[in-house]
Amino acid sequence: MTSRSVRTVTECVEQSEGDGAIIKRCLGEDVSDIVDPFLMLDEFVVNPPTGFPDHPHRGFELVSYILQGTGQHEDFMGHKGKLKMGDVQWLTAGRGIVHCEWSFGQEKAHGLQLWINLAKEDKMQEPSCQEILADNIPRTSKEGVEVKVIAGEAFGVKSTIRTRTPTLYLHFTMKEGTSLNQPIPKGWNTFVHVLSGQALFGPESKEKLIKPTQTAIFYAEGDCVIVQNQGSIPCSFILLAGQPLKEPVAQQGPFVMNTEEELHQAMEDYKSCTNGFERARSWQSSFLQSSS
Ligand code: FJE
Ligand code: FE
Repeated sequence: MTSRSVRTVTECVEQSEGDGAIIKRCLGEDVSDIVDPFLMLDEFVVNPPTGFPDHPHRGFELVSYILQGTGQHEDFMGHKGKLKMGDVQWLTAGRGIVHCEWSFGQEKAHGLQLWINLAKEDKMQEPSCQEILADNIPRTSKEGVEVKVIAGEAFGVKSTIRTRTPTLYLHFTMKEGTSLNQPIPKGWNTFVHVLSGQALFGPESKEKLIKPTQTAIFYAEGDCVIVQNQGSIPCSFILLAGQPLKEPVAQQGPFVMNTEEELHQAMEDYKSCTNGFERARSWQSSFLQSSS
């Protein structure tokens, strides 16, 4: 097996988004070519009573993973609920969703939101949502390395999430002094984002030390990722891999299509509440209703 090497290390950029929320953008449009099919990774911190008021999405999937605290969400399909620590919401926006994401209770909510692009033929499908509660996320450990399998398979354990764009989403926690060799499907793009501790990523003599707030994107050549935790505390990180779509991307904020024309159509459809946005005409989240 040949190990993949780190190609680029990015530092998160902190910015304010939505209504008082703070996000650290870990992956943005500048690197979307080398992380295709991934569009964005944000580490968010939402302090009560803030969040992201009613807004649309079209053409991609959004994966929210709560690391700490509780988040609330509500969408125009009538789907509404709370996400607690360790829970995952896998939302396929498809032709259109309008939703609201905000804090719950007194405690700040901290988590990750990943945007995964959809293939041309999947962009206009009906929106759908999969949720797995923390206790139901398959997990296992081997030689001091724990893995939670959010999507795909690791250490012989499979996730129940149905991905449209083939994706591997793993959350590893490596004890001090442990190492890991994770196979990555041929040709898939892959990156890691460290949450706590630190670890060495890549083949011997070419390994790079990655720390919290950093994201390491790997070269597409090779069939595994090698990790070593030589630090004095455990290292927690997420590893993503996805089959590249190799399709043109036309993006404007929450709309991600293939052409400028489709992009204008998406904005027009949202404005006029048509072509999948019909329900936006009469819907407002209870969050906005209670604050107006
Ligand atoms: C969005 C700006 C935004 N990262 N992480 C522009 F902030 C958003 C948006 C989010 C978001 C929401 C959560 Cl809960 C967590 C996030 C960006 O809602 F959609 C656009 N277009
Ligand atoms: Fe959203």
